[in-house]
Amino acid sequence: MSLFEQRQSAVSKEYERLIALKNKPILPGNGIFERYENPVLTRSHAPILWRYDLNPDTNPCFMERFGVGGAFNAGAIKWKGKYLLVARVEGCDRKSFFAVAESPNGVDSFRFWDKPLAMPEAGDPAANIYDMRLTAHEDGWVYGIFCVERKDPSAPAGDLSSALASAGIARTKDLVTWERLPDLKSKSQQRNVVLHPEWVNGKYALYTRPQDGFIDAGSGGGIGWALVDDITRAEVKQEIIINPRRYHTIKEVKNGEGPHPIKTPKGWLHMAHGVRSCAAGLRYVLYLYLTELERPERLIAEPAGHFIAPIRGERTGDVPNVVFSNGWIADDDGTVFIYYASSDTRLHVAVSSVDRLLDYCLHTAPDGYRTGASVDTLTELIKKNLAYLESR
Ligand code: M1P
Repeated sequence: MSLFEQRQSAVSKEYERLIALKNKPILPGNGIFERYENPVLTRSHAPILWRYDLNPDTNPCFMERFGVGGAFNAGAIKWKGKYLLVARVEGCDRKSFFAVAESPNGVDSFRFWDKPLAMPEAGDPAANIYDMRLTAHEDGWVYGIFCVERKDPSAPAGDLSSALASAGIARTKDLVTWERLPDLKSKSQQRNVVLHPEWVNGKYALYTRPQDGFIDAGSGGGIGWALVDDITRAEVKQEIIINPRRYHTIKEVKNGEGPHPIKTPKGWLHMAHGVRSCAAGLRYVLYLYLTELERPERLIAEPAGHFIAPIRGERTGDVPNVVFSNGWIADDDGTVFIYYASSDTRLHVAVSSVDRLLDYCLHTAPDGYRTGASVDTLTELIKKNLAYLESR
């Protein structure tokens, strides 16, 4: 057997073993959701077809010719009975692109489609695109809104880092062919822009995240809300902040809407990320909040603190101490598959239900913004528990 044949056989075996790996919930969990043992997507899920030249004449050592560094931050949608992720795949060259991975059950066996998503350009070609939020809108299209990064043309000579973030918009009817629309027009830079799935007063509604710089939210106060007349020429004319950043919380430095909210009998259920700064750098966690059905911009409840924070191996990777989510799927039976990425490297699933997430939102105390208030909340729970235990 030639070296090529030996390596091809070993690499193919390992790849099929990875895809066939069954995933199990980690029990007992916290009752709110269950994490699963294995990541659902990693760089090793990138098909062999993408990574190797399969011709022994031009690749006698069966060497990787296209390096993939990570597969993470995925938009998610249930499509023709399958669980589909539009992942951010990052090459070793630091460029991200989108690719669809499909699973029959939402928790394992995710396999990428043969070809990555060919996203048309709009205006100046992007240096990078990533973090697609998928929305099947009432208008019949499936929209993907994602971050578009371009070099800042006003950066002084020698500054090779300054960039501009804007929201790219594309739509599709089959998740294969995408029509690119003009990028969102906005006074500020924008990232983490998400399309609400229903009309609001006959308009498209966007969750926004105004930011002064490419990294810094600056004067951008948090998660914004803007109504747009025409999605084919989308412009943020008026923007209100509906979920502000706040001192000494998990979203002190910045926050951003995750996937589009899930409609429930008790309101719109939102997942977002919050960022705080510490000696180790920025720490990204996920949190939930609930808003009114008729006025999705009005808050009903927001539990204090994080819903998912990075633990164990999730804490390490390309950008450590990060969990981030831009995709979840609510099944008809109420099961919710939460796809969250860790440390800008890999993608995990946690499973819950609409009922459990509502229970969490409605029965977890909000942030009291001072340590005394947290102790009061805890003392109240202990008192109730002791009284209950004594009454039995
Ligand atoms: O590196 C952590 C995350 O940073 C960005 O999120 P935000 O705009 O809120 O800072 C995004 O680039 C995201 O992709 C990344 O996971």
